[in-house]
Amino acid sequence: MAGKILIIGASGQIGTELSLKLREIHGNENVIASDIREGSDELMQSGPFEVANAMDGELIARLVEKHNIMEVYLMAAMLSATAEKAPMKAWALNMDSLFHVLNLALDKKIEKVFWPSSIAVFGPSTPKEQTPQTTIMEPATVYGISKQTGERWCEYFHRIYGVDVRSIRYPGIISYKTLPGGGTTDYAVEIFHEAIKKGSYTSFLNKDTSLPMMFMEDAIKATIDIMEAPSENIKVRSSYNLSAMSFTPEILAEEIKKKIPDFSINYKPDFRQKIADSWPSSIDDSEARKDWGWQHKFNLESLTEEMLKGVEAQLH
Ligand code: AKB
Repeated sequence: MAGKILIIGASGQIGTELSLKLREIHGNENVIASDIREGSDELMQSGPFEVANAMDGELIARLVEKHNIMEVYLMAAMLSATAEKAPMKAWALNMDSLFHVLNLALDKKIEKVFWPSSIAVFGPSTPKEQTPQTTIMEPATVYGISKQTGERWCEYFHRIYGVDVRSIRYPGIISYKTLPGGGTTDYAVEIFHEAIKKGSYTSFLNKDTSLPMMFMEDAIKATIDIMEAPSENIKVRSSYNLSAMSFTPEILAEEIKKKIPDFSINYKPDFRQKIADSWPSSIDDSEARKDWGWQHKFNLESLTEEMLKGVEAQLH
């Protein structure tokens, strides 16, 4: 390939699997993983890794030059629950890192940027069911405010400067290779680990809290699909709604019980309940499907099967 790929935030939940998949597609040497901390053995051993703070713009610029980087995936962020506890730190990380990368594209040092947004851009005044692509957005969390602001800047850099930046509003992402950290949707990952280890789980969200969710394999496919689509197909330059399924903790627990009949769940909502209550229950992603052919593969049943298999295999 003409230039290489840099993943910032490669040791995180999505960054890890995205880096591994991109290495499979483009060759290990062509995908530079970077993060403030080292990642899984698989990530560290499969290709180049650079320790880098996403907020250090000069270092990121040096890495881009050193490795002849053409595309950047900026996966570093402070997620919803953690950001509520450290608002200014979250704002600094989520915004500074984005500006560093957008400005590299503006200066023509890189050609293409992927930056993840989230269902957190929506708020309590947004229509909850089948939330449209364009609608009322009054996010009620620090993380949501940073993602909505980021979306506006992405759209601005594209419209005013022609920067090729592409983005998806991720729902809760469910995976077993790397644990998520600091999110409100994390219960839907923890539940599988606890179901296998202990046979029971205490959910920090109420049983009837419906949230949009997606299996990691689908999230990675969407990320790579949007980056590979011809530029003219990407009509939304803020961020695309993206959806696969929605479920509540109770519905997920029922699905797990089909495989682990003795599994039990109880509910002890904490501060994350309020965050979840401000988010949509389901998402209308018809524009992503129309513009760049998005299709999901995993539903609740296949996701549950894959998660139980994956977590079980890790324990042996
Ligand atoms: C979170 O819960 O904060 C994230 C998200 C939905 O962006 N998983």
